[in-house]
Amino acid sequence: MSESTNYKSLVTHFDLDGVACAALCSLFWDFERITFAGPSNMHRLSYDLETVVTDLPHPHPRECGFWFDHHVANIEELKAMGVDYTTLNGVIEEKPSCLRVIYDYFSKEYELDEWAPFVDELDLIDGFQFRDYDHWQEITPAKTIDHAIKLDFNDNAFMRKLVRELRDNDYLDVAQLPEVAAKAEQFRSTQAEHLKMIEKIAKPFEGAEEIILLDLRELRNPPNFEKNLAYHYFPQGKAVLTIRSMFKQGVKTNGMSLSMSLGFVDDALKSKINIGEMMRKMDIGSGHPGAAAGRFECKSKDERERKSKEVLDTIVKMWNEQKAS
Ligand SMILES: [Mn+2]
Repeated sequence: MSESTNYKSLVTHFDLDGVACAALCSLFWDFERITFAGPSNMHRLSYDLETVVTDLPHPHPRECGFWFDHHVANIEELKAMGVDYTTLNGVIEEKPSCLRVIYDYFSKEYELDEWAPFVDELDLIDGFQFRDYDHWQEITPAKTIDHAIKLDFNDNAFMRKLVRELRDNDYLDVAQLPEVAAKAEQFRSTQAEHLKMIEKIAKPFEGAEEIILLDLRELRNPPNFEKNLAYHYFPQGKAVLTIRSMFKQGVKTNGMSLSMSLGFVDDALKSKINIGEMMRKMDIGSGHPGAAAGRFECKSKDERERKSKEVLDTIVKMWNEQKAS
């Protein structure tokens, strides 16, 4: 095992799974520096063979010391770059959470039973294994920590503090820390505001009523929000699609962005639908089977209207085709 190696820094995802991975790794490695990033900006970070990367794609060609991941789609990307991932120092496995990958790895040699309930909750949250909207909305200790992080995923000081707390204490106690509880509460009141906005715009997509369309094109600088909140009003929906204008320095441009994800669906539908493929076929973006995003630039308002309609119509068509496949 590699824990004898002296890794000096850790780069991890700025979400609950990423923070939890950092906490568990910190039991075995004494990091001087922990950095939080997302898949889109991690390529700009500097790191070396003394760095551990968790819950993020391994950004070839730069090397890191050790790598834990559970996004197997990253294997395909590495293959496409001509990299044999089996030669990389790390573990990538198809598991609901990256914490699960790390837990299984260290459990071979260490007694980590105390971590088991937290790892189970992480699988549920990061693997999005909720039965339905109410199950997703149910407030649990792990979700309280998740909400506290989501309030501001740029709050690195808070996330570093959480890493130490989760390393040294039971997550049930961490969830009750006043700062964590207060941030989670604040996040939930923001969600309540988002629900009000969603109620006004959400509607079943004509031609594919199982898709809930959130058309934000006419809104001025709409906030980012969790799309799944739309199931509050349409519990029978299977997917949520948002379309919004892109803004530059607060000014609306002719650029459009879309994002779409599957909701609480059964395995049968999950195995048929591939939203990432829809985006790639239209050549406007990419993503996973269950969630993907796209964007396109237009030269005029006319073109923007035309192209938006074309893209939306194509999504309806592809959805119905995939569903029937
Ligand atoms: Mn993850």
